Amino acid sequence: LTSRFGVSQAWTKKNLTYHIGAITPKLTEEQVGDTIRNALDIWGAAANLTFTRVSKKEDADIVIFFASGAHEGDTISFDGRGSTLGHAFYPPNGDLHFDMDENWILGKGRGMTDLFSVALHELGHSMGLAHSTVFDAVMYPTYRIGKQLHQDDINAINKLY
Ligand code: TQI
Ligand code: CA
Ligand code: ZN
Ligand code: ZN
Repeated sequence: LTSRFGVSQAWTKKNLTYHIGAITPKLTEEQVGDTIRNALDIWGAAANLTFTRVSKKEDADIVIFFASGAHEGDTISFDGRGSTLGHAFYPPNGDLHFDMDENWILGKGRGMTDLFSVALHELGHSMGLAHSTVFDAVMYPTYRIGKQLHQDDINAINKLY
């Protein structure tokens, strides 16, 4: 798939590093760190990938941060509350940005956005996955809370790694 996020491809290594920069004030460092870790481990378990958190962004394959509007790293601005929740780039970039202007939460809440659901989908893009046409797949382009990896997601990631 070709898009402004690049061309879908795979990492050429199975041990990846990630860095978490600025985060939303609505969650704690620990909540964000644990959520990203959990989402990474789900993809990692499906495809035998490992992830190591690093403190310097220069050392990271995948740089993750929250930002509002125009931000460093790309020319795709966020759009305030609603609409775009985050975006991630295919390998060999892999970076993942969340829109700081969303009402981030863990789980369900009125007008709130579940970080885990968005992170799991976006990290699929960071691993090289494009959108799926299977409704229940994590990579199907509809935000829903509580999605789990579908056989379609597992097949897609195992095709790459
Ligand atoms: N962000 C879009 C997305 O992740 C950005 C995007 C569009 C994209 N096309 C892409 C990224 C192709 C990589 C490759 O799909 S979003 C969902 C959805 C978004 C969307 O903020 O609209 C989720 C974020 F579509 F699945 F609901 C999280 Cl889960
Ligand atoms: Ca937004
Ligand atoms: Zn960005
Ligand atoms: Zn997507």
